[in-house]
Amino acid sequence: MAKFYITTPIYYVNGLPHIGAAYTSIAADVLARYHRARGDDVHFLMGTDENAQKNVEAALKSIPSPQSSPEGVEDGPSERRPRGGKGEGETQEIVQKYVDAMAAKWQETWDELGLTNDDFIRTTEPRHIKYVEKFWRKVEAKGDIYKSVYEGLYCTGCEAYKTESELIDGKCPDHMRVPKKLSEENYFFRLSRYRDALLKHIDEHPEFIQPEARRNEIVAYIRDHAVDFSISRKNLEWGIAVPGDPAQTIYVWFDALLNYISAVTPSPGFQPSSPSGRGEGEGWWPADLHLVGKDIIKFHCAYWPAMLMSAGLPLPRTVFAHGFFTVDGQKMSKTLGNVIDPVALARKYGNDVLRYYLLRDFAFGEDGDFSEVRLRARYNGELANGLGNLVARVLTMVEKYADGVIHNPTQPPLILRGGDRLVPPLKVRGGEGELWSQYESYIAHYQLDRALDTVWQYMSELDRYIDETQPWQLAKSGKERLFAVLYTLAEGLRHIAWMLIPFMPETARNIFDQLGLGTAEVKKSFKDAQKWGGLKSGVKIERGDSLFPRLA
Ligand code: ME8
Repeated sequence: MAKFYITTPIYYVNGLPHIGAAYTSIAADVLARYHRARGDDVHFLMGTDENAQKNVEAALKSIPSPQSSPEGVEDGPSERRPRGGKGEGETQEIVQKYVDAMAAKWQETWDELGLTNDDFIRTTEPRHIKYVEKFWRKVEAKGDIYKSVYEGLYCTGCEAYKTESELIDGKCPDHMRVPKKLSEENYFFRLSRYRDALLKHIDEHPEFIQPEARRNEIVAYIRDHAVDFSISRKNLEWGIAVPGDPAQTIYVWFDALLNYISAVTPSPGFQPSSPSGRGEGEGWWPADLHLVGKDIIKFHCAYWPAMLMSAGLPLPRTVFAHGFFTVDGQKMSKTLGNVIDPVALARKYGNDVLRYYLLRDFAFGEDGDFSEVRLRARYNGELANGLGNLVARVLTMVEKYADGVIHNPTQPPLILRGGDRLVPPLKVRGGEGELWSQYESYIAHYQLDRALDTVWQYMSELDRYIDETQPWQLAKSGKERLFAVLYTLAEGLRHIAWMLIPFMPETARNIFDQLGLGTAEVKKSFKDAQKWGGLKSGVKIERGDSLFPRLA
């Protein structure tokens, strides 16, 4: 059984989940569900990045005084921070409470959106802190950590140093704030030592950084700019202490990236689920896919692999960076007040509709623009008039012309002539051929929008098949041809539902139910489900309510 270990970024908890984080997470959920349907052994990890200074700022800002509870944040469970995590004083208590409550909110959000992550890692958990310490020591022993004075401009928004040339009017263009001038003695990681090895790895593994445009960006960055970077900060009240030097705190990105391994590595009191093997990464590592936004590829495709090389660990197979979207043409920001709440949208339209819109409207990997107007247009055009209408149309005919019973004709499907076009049943059947291989190939290349497009094209073919074969005419002259056509259509719907399992799981189940298949169908393996002929003769359909009532 193939293993598939997939991760999303662990998000900062300085705000509530927004549509950007939902986009990455939903896409990861689609891939996790797809691999599960194929029968792969899947581990899907999500989590929260809690040791960042921006979380501290948000925590302190959220309370009028240290005595009262953070605004909008209920009292969450406040575990004691383990040794190594800094956290004795008043600030730490406030921040701990804040991150506890916010992490719970992020988790609730993903649950409400129906995401199927197998684990959720918080970087304030002992299992993570222990692993970070162990990793630091390994890299230190390798001679890749040294102390030096650093002077630079630090943007807390990015949690990274900026060069003068990256600023616009002296401000970080992503966060519109003036970075802080810092000058302090820090620990550095010897990234420069791995420059050649990184370029070689990227060159020899074209699948490592996708899509290609991002790979070119990273190659240029590594070639021209990859210098040693600071991996600690001095005198911070929050974060993981440098082993052996508690005055220094480990740089939040160095700590955060390690979540991908800490979550699957056993430590005292923590035993992760495992497909096989024991030890570091517990058989899941290396990750098969880190799904991230394009804003954080430098960290994932330069810093991270170099850190792994230093520790002598294998690199992830693929980092895929998707694009960024604006909202109605504008950058999403709290100041503009256009931050979209994914939960509100999902409650209004349904989880599956949100998933469909996000994955269909943007070419996966490229930038896009989010618009509720377009969401509604796609809903009416492609879900209500498209999918919903096709399912209702086919099932109504099965009820009307076949007493609601599926008949699987024994002879091979008929070649039917409709209008002036010959309809090749094999194409309409799609079953073993072109349709599935196209769909799977798009998913294998992370072209999720195209995979959906393939399904919708098939729906149009089925619609045309109805128009051309005219079952209402066939019903007047004997049952044989009629049943063959109805079977082709209903079996076509079964294939559509299977292809929708990763993307629109509730809708897929609904279609199975309406076809009279129920839960037995989803227990099949993807491979068996792809064979033509899964619908058995004699099955009674159970036509239900319209899948997607039109929006006014
Ligand atoms: O960077 N469009 O966390 P973060 C698309 N903690 N995706 C978007 C988006 C947008 N407008 N806005 C955000 C961090 N995203 C670190 C990660 S991982 C070891 C540490 C998504 O909360 C996208 O996936 O700032 C992006 O990479 C991520 O949110 C950044 O989340």
